[in-house]
Amino acid sequence: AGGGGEANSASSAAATPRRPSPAAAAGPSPRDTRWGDTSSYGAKKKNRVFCQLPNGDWALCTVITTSGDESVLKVPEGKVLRLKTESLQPANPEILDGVDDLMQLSYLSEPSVLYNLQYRYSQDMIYTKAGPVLVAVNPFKKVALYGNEYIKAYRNKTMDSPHVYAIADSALREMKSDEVNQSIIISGESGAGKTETAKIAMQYLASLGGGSGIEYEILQTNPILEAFGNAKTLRNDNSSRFGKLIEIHFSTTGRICGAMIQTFLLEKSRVVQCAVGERSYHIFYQLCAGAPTTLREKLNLKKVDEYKYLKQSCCYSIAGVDDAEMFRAVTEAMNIVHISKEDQDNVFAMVSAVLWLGDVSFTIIDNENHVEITVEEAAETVSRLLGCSIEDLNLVLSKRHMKVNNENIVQKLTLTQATDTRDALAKALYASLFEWLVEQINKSLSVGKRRTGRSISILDIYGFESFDKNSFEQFCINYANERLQQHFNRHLFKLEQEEYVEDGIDWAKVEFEDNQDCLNLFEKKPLGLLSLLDEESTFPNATDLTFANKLKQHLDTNSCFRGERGKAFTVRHYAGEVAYDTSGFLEKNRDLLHMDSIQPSVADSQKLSVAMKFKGQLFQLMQRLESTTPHFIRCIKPNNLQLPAIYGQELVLQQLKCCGVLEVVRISRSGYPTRMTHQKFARRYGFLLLEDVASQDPLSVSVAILHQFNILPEMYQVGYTKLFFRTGQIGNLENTRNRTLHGVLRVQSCFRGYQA
Ligand code: AD9
Ligand code: MG
Repeated sequence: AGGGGEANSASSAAATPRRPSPAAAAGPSPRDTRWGDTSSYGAKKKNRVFCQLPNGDWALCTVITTSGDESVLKVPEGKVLRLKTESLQPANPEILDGVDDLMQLSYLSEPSVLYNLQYRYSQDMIYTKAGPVLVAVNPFKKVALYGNEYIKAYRNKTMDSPHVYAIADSALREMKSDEVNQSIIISGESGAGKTETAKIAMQYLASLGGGSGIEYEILQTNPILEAFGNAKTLRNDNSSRFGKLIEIHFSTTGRICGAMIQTFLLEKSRVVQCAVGERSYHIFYQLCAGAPTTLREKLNLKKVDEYKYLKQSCCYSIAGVDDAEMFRAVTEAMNIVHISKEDQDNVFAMVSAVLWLGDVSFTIIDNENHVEITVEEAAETVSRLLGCSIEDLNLVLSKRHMKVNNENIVQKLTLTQATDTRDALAKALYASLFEWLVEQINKSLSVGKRRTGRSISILDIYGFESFDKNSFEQFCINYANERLQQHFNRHLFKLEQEEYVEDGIDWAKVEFEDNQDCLNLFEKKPLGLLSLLDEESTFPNATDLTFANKLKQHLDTNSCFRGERGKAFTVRHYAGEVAYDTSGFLEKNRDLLHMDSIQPSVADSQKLSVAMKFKGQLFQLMQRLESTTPHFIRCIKPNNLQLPAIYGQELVLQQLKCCGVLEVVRISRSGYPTRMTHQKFARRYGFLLLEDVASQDPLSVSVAILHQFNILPEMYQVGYTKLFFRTGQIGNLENTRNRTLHGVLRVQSCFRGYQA
């Protein structure tokens, strides 16, 4: 951590050429000591205040009169209200309206922050800095902020208002200057704009070019992964149902030389069932709508509303999306990442096989409900597409093969068991297909020998989820979010403050919500949620209820855990409480474990439960992120309707609160974001001194510089090894240094000219 914050915040007062940022007029931010002050409106002289309207929203209004403990206020739209004076919150002066870094606000109260973001949002300024974090409010419409002109402007630094491009640019610069790998960590709720933001960052990095079209290949991985891993949900028409980390590698000359994609926990259950109004994965609909006639006949494709798997949610299309057109885009993208025509046909054969599997039915053959596969179009098509006989398919779907005391035993399945097995096969096929695609993409983008060790990783992982009914998927997703939140906390609160303390500077600690307890609840052995889940998953007779009871028995004393009636339990996450229903937990965690009839060798290597595999992946991810300099982007969803120009204050506030954005601003404001060792500082600015200090130690030189440049005592602190500066301070020194160097260079070149 260090210098990076300075560059951003020092420049944040500059304006966009297109939409002048109000911050430009504000100049250096006034340092009001009442930062973070949420005390009520007291000073009667000011008449701009925030009051809370009956609907709970905060409105900026003016005080007309104050008498006794009541004030008469003019609220927007000209209405007049009488309210208790103590319920009012002070508003910032007009000159601070819409500042592009929340750090510049004198009052950092909730209404001020909400108002500032809303003010900018209404003018399509969707990006705002919150100290080191970029906040992106989803516009739900096209905004004219992207494309080559903007990319150039950010590259040349002629534009520096907050933007994803600016983040990508500083990641690049820091990668080069510090020779440290970087990461851009994007978080936010479903539909908040993470995937779009990740693509915008990729676009910026790709614009650097790489030669041989590698940068174009990297961009083309998006349509493929979205087709196979995204779906329409009630929250987002293009919801990612997997997590993704893309590591983009650069050569020493700063050009892209390859990339590697890692995906996390694809939501497999969607293949066989999804909620009314949602869709399964896009590719199913795209294939049915867009396959050319020959392919259509070869795969025996039907219309989407004729497949059982797709029929159950009564939703086949997405407003404004042409699935046939998308199909062409996906095949084109597959061409670009070098997936051969033959492989593409095989991929689509698997997609069709999965759809037809849903239509495979069974015939009951005895009075114990045992079944055989019904030989008809569905079974015939599936076996043809998978390249197996109908007998083989029957063997796999209607019987279970087990080894007991070294003897092979075949057990007949009942209708329910066979149907479950069929669905498990569909899910497994689809998940393997997805993994295979990622593997092919990685081969095509492979860095190979060109690897330089320098990279920028972009993480787009599902945000925190809390629904009416939360199952195993939410359990894993929210666990991942706890880990990421800890990473965020560590970098923005803990490490930052530890550095102050270590270097012995005067520092009043800022408290933040630590989520270690919740992580312990998940990870502790042997009595944590994950280990108890795994233990229960290995008992053949365990049920979701016995699992729930086990949790209650062992975890009820944990402050982040609460047992609920029946099969439910509640976890107190950093972002709020979530009630989980254990129905299906064990089954989903065991996953393929009893599918060993299909391919014993595969099953043997997959004995790891889903939760354990996920935990392993997550640890690996965190390890990788730990070795990078992180850049955080928090996406905010301003409404649940996916509509432009609607800004729901409560919804926005809840998202700001749960991810700790306000605390980050508080720390950054009261903190010293720029730091430099005494040596470096003395070396960099010592030559500007008027007196001769050649014989002095770095600390004395540093102090002399501070004095000569009249840097106010409250603007810096001198630590044991480093100097710490408040935002904007180094900027002035740098300007003087540049001017001086420039002058020296001019004199030198004049001198050379004279000599010549
Ligand atoms: V989920 O957790 O995968 O369900 P995301 O990824 O956070 O979710 P996504 O990026 O898919 O959300 O954004 C949702 C929709 O918001 C997009 O499909 C766009 O229609 C819209 N969006 C998001 N960001 C922008 C933007 N910068 N400009 C225009 C945007 N539209
Ligand atoms: Mg997404």
